[in-house]
Amino acid sequence: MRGLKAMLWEASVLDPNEGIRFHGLTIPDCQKVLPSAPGGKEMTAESMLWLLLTGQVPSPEQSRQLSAELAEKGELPDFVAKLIDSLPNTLHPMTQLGMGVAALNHDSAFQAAYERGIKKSDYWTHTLEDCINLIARLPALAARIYRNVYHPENSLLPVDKNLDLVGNYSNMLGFGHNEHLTEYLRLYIALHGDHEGGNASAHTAHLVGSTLSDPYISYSAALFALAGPLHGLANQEVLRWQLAMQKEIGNEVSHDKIKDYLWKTLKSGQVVPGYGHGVLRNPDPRFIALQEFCKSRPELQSSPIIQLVQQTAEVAPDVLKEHGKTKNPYPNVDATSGCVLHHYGLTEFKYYTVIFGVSRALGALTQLVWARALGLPLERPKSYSMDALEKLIKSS
Ligand code: FCX
Repeated sequence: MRGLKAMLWEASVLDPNEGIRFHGLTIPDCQKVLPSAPGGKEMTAESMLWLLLTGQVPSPEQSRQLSAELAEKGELPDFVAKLIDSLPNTLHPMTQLGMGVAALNHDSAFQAAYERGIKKSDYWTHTLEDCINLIARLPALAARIYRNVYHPENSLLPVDKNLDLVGNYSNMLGFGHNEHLTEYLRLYIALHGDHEGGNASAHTAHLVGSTLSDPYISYSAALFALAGPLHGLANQEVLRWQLAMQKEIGNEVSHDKIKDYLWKTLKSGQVVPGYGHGVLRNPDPRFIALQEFCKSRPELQSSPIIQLVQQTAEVAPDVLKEHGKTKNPYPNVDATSGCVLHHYGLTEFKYYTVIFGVSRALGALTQLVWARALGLPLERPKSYSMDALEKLIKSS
């Protein structure tokens, strides 16, 4: 279905060569015009949310008001906290996130209103309420999963009403003291927010939402699409792969040694994680923006894992071109997103896709609001049996 134009997606458009634009704005445009958090430089998640939902750039005051609203709504209901606490810490964090998000539909305004009986033209208001509530609660849910799985000895901080969404997330993860990581998370979460409609997670939210499932269960389904290694789980896989490369190569890193490791991966029949894309045909501008972040900070420039990621990006495109299969031999965002988290101490790479999941809610959920406002129909493509396909080909 690559290249098949079959969806309406208002918030962002992905050009194969140029990359993503959010309501017409490139990533550098967004970095220039979207408000940052007090004391920070990077655009906030709520300013990206505002842009995606309304097509307008919020003022700093509007962005702050949205932060306050999200913080106000950010605590988890007790039963969801208990549900998450009851899960074994060996259960993958993405499975836990999907379960927690689905359980939050207990309080769905859309579902309650639908049961009461509402007009189709009113669906969107209740969808909007659910989407805002869900985005508000994601940091507390995701931080609880992190605490339970990796640091059960720590107590969880409550939502701080004075912080922005990502400031709170970082704080609840236990990294509130680390302003560098918090700023990186702001950039990461704004950048991963949307990537037009056809990617597997956003498309899943759209498909499930088209049955009038409420936003919680629609987004829960999307998270399980994101959890696949060809999609969001790639950022976990990249780090695992780069660390294995680092172990094998040792301290004497060279382009030749990286090249050998790349060929070893390809010859064993595996994909090189963090490279290739279903749509992009150039280096991903999200990759470039995260690399720029690394270049602007001396402590990141001297980090061995970040240097290895940068050197890999210099070598891999030629190797993939020579290999000859991949349509896009360039790095995607996942090639670099995890190494900065690792450098700043968030080293548990099985958790990385959860951060992606907190972010992708911005785009997938705002588009659900628009789908309900525009009365978009049930998505139901036609399929063929092999027999019917063969007949079709013979007759053409
Ligand atoms: N390493 C090795 N082989 C690759 C490759 C890679 N990085 N990328 C593509 N290929 C192979 C495919 O496996 C396919 O082989 P096949 O003909 O034997 O099935 C062939 O090249 C053609 O694939 P292509 O059309 O280029 O890519 P697709 O649209 O089918 O798939 C993804 C796109 C992203 C899934 C693919 O490039 C891939 O597997 N990359 C590695 C995983 C990854 O980084 N995923 C994250 C993507 C994204 F950024 C995100 O969603 O987060």
